Amino acid sequence: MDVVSIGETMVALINEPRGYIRHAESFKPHIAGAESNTLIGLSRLGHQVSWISALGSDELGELILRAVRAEGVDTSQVRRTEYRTGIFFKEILPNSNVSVTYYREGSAASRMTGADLDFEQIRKAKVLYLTGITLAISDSARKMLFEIVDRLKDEHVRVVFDPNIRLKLWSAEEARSTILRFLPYVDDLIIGKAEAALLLGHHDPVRAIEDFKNIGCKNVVIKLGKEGAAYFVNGESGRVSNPQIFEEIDPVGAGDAFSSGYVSGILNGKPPEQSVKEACFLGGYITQFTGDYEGFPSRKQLSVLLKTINS
Ligand code: CKP
Ligand code: MG
Repeated sequence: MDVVSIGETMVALINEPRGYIRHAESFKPHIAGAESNTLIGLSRLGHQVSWISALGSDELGELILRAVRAEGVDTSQVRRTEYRTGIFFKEILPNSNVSVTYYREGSAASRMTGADLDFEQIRKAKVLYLTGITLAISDSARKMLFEIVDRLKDEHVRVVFDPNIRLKLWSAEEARSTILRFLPYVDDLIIGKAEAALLLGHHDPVRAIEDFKNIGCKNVVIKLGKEGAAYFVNGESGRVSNPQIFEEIDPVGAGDAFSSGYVSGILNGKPPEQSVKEACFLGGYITQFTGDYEGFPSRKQLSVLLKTINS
């Protein structure tokens, strides 16, 4: 496998028509989860990927499994348990103002433990992609991630991490102390500027890169939203801009698209600047589509799109 990822995927219910949920006439089911979104992005870009998770033995679990499998993601490590599959509602208001309401407490994925995992599968991957959501959903999931990264210390698996801080799942203080404890195990940190400020207490991206390197991250990418990204990767530092050519419809999933572009670049041995540029492009591109992963392009579509913007 090129990439293995562990995390929760839920059924996301999006109201129609758009606007306040109180006026909903119907809800359309989508599937959403930062880790599976990223894996789907990578699969569409031609990489071999596997998802480790747990779902309920219910119809919602079936819906998710079918959708993820249909995207070419290996799901042989997804367990079906007696607990429920999580859901959430996503309300998209004007100016891309999105509000999510989770119903995920006690879900099948939040009850995952280290005992449920096949460590051999993880050990054989080139990249292990993780996010802070798994650290936040439960004590057992948090413990599981710490155990995994600790066991991987002497292995050649590259740990790529997006903190994806969700203050609906934990407090800023809990997020800060847990993530700072986790970062020394991380090879590549992909982090938003607001998240970096929450962890470090300042807004300077250049200083943040130095701080994260001192904590132990080998490579650091700071996402600056519409201003692009700043990075230190494979000993090279730089900054890329993000051409604003997209009409934003649904911003959720942009971070996962960014991650898939970056990880794809690593796997293809691209120069850091190019990987970060493509990551920025993908992050912007998918906001034109409703749903968290639906807009990811294939490798072929991506090369055509990149040629168009570079010409
Ligand atoms: O940071 P992003 O907008 O790319 O993340 C979106 C995902 O996993 C979304 O699909 C949702 O299910 C979640 O983050 C979450 O648990 O909030
Ligand atoms: Mg994110």
